[in-house]
Amino acid sequence: MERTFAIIKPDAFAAGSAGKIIARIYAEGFKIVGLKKLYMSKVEAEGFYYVHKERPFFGELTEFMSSGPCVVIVLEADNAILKWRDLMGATNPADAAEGTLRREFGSNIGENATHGSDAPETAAFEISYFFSGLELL
Ligand code: 3AN
Repeated sequence: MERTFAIIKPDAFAAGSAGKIIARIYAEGFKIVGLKKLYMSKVEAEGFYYVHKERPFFGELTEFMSSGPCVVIVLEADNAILKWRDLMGATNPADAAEGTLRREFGSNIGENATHGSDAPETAAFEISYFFSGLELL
């Protein structure tokens, strides 16, 4: 079993899509190990996305992620990292396959409804950024 970290981003939360996305998570066979709603500050978003700090879209990305509440989730499944990224689809919703979450709920490359860790080390950092061990029992 592997764990990964997911976010229902502010665009999807504001659109009232959190329930539908969580239903898909269960339907695809993930276990939800941790889940909470939070409203990230700009500084918290910058810390979370520090690997992207040199990218041209860093300001836009952290503004967006701190623009409203989101839902942070720890998922567990066999190959959870890849399985969740497959369910999300391509970064740009316009390129995402039919049936993926970003295709259904995303608007553009910035406001793309969901986040998912891209590797085991990233998942470990991202999970520990938002959850304590006690919240994952
Ligand atoms: P992914 O989330 O699919 O792994 P990354 O790691 O390339 O994609 O980018 C991290 C986040 O930064 C994306 N989820 C997206 O919201 C945002 N992003 C990526 N490229 C752009 C861009 N060109 N303009 C605005 N935001 C972007």
